[in-house]
Amino acid sequence: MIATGPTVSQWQLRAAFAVRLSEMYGREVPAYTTLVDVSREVNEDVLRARGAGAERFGSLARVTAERHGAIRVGTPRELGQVARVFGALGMHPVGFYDLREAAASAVPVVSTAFRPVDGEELARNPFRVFTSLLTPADPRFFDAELRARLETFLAARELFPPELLTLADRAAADRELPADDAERFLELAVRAFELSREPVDRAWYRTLERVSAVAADIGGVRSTHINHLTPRVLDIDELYRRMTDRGIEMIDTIQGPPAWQGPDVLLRQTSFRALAEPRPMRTEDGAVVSDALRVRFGEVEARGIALTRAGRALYDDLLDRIDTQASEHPTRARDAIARTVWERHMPGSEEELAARGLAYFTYRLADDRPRDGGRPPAGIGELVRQGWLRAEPVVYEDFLPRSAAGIFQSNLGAEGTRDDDRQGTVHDADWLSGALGRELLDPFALYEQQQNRSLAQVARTLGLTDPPRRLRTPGEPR
Ligand code: OOG
Ligand code: NI
Repeated sequence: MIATGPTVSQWQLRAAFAVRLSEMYGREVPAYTTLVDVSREVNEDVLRARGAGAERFGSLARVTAERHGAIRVGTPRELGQVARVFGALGMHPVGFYDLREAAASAVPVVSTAFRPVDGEELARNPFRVFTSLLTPADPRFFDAELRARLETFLAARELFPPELLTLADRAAADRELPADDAERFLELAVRAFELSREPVDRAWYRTLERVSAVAADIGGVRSTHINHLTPRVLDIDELYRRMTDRGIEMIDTIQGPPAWQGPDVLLRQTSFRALAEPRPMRTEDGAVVSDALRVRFGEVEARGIALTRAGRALYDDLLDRIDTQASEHPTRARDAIARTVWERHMPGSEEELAARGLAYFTYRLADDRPRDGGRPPAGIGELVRQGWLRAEPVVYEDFLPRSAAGIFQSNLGAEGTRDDDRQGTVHDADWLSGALGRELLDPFALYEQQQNRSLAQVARTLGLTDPPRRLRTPGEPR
């Protein structure tokens, strides 16, 4: 195709979409603007206090622009359309989260996250959207009659206008759009995620709400909306204090790993409940009245190193230990228990995480490496220790099912109901991939690729036949 005017590339579309969504959400949920302001202040203060080291997990420019959003849809068809819209922005479905299992209350959804996948694209703009799909077929939540009504209701609505989907397919195929098409695409895409002013059928909404507030939020209305937009912060404990000082009531925990002296791993998140927002509702006799719904909230996060499968198994095991100890000592603060568990079992340095194969790093040759003609030592660990290689942590770009369930739960008005005597319907990663109509990418494979590519590059430069490997530590199981 011959471009005749200025064009907008996929990453520019993605960055512009994130900015416009942020402007829209700020207009609709003013506390979000406070959150963004406080995050920016905290990030600047951290950079001032810690210097360049503060940018080890991403430049201030990336971190300041960084957002994730969350949306929820009702049917595989809708999910397939979401994949087309985000595909236009160079975002692909990564990971599978079953929140039906992760949450104690009724959260009848399975989820994935759309995000850029390669390092360069992530550095340009890492915008990601946690996307959940309702599971009306799961009899633990919905009986046959409610399921049928829900599916009929969902089949009749249209979340994305055909014009938007056509533009999205063009952007995905050409990896860019002409400037005026880009403008139209952005306008339609942002509009699709605004909160609708259309009156809500009150009886229907309340019927679903008795089963699950999440089901009502998804299937009780004829549109979708972004339900939170999350900035990234370099010191989430400090942010928590400053938000509380400003009188914004946060949930009572920071989800994920505890605050401690060692390396930050994975993801820490916290949130505040949004206020009830006025919404027009249609009553049974057809009158439209003003009511209120509490469906949107604010969240903030801090990101650390991506863990390997082994690292993740350790993380999950430590969470279990914390749970056990917390239930045995109900008077002890969970935070204190968590910190003690971490200090005892989590490696206290990036070097140790790397040596034990628990986290991902990219490696590059040091500019000031030994050049006296000596042969490089074997093994990544020695190469780093002897100054040949520099290791940089790979940032965790994904989500955590337990934290996500905690965020869902802390923002629900009511628990809803679930009948655990019934057998849940199998909705696994393969099923979700089928619903998406595209491959669901494995986050571990993506991180590993990033690490391996950097090692292959090192091998090429040093003229080695094989990329350097991690040598097993003594006593490590094979
Ligand atoms: C998504 C909740 C999950 C996160 O950051 O873990 C999430 C939702 O509320 O729809 O966004
Ligand atoms: Ni979130």
